[in-house]
Amino acid sequence: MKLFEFAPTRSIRVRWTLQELGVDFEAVTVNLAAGEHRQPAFLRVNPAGKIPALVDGDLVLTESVAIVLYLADKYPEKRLLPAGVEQRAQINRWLLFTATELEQPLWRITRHTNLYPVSKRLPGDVALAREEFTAMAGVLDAHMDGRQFLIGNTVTVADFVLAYTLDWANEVQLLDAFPPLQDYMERMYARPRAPLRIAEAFARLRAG
Ligand SMILES: N[C@@H](CCC(=O)N[C@@H](CS)C(=O)NCC(=O)O)C(=O)O
Repeated sequence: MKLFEFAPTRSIRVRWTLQELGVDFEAVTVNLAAGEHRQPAFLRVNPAGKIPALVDGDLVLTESVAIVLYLADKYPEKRLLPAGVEQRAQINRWLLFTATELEQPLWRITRHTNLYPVSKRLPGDVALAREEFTAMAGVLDAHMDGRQFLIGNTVTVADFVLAYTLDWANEVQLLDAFPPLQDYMERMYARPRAPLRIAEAFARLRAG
């Protein structure tokens, strides 16, 4: 199995899942800062030019959430997904909530503060995205009250996806208003097989 990754990015979700599963994999760094994701060699793997991507035999899979679900389904004995239909529906609900209600405003913030050329950045959208994230984090905060994990009483891949997303929010000072979510995220990253936090992954890149 090959994971195409770049350390401080959404590929963290997949690395986390692979590490928790204890599966052997080959890590292939696609250096986004050097533009390697736009080179023909990588575009043959993912024509969208985005990471992560997973290659498992003949299967080439992109989209971080699809990849973690595939991995959890491939190794059911590791129980990173619940078996029941209702619990699975709740997992899907919270994965979609994480991607569309939490990650989407974070992505807009990152694009309009760092990624787009200065002439294309919209400071007004950053302010709106911060408000939208905060409203939805409030919904999550209420759901997490009294819970150790996002769904049920054991860890699932949805926790890895969410914890990474909350670390991203933490990077842009959006978790300060939600100490319980901060605690949950730190608890998840304290797991023995957790990956690097985003800040540490960036620090290692800078250090070479
Ligand atoms: N929805 C995709 C998003 C993938 C994505 O945007 N990855 C970023 C890194 S976190 C990327 O490769 N960006 C390169 C670009 O957009 O040019 C997923 O979850 O896998």
